[in-house]
Amino acid sequence: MPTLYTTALSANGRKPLAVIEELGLRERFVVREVNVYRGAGRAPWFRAINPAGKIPTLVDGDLTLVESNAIMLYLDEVYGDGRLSAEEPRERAELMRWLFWEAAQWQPAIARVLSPFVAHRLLPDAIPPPEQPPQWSEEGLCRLLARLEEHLDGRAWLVLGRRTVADFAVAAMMTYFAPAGFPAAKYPAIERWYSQVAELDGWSRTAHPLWR
Ligand SMILES: N[C@@H](CCC(=O)N[C@@H](CS)C(=O)NCC(=O)O)C(=O)O
Repeated sequence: MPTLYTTALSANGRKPLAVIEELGLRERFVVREVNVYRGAGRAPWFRAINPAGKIPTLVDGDLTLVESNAIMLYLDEVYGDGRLSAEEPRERAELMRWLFWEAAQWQPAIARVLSPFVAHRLLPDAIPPPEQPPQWSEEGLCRLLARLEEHLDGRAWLVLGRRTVADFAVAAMMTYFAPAGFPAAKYPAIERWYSQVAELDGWSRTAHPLWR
């Protein structure tokens, strides 16, 4: 059976789990918990599968695939008939644009602001609490939040007018938002869209208690 090595503790790790749940494919996959935050990524058995020691990693026959956004697309195209992605070139381009935006801009900006908070919550015994709460007013993050707010105003979903892997990609880092005190009232369109994502099977079934 195809095997996904991951942990729902991680935003990137949650993405392919969400697609598997959303497509109702859970019984067709082996999911192995690899808690990279507690050193499981360095275990020789896992390094033999992915020498970089990172999750998520999908093994499907002779294919070993890394990168969460690539794994989501693969799962949807191979196992989900493309329901959460797009085949038509313009639609596909629109979708890809958000996947690249997420990886190149959104995720790094959030990581800059939330990393100390997330690291402490993951390893409270080893990593001291941050000296200050997450700075939601940080310039780079604010710019991206404003951009996303504007885009989502009047749109039900991020792209193509339906749920896609792009919703899961952009929602992933928002896993940490509620416990980190995200000022949701300032961003009503983001909040409405995220609440809708949160109701999907893919999101509700993959929520880790640490981030509730
Ligand atoms: N861009 C990659 C990031 C993968 C990544 O860095 N995963 C982290 C968890 S979010 C990890 O495995 N870290 C363990 C390590 O670097 O040793 C993706 O989207 O899959």
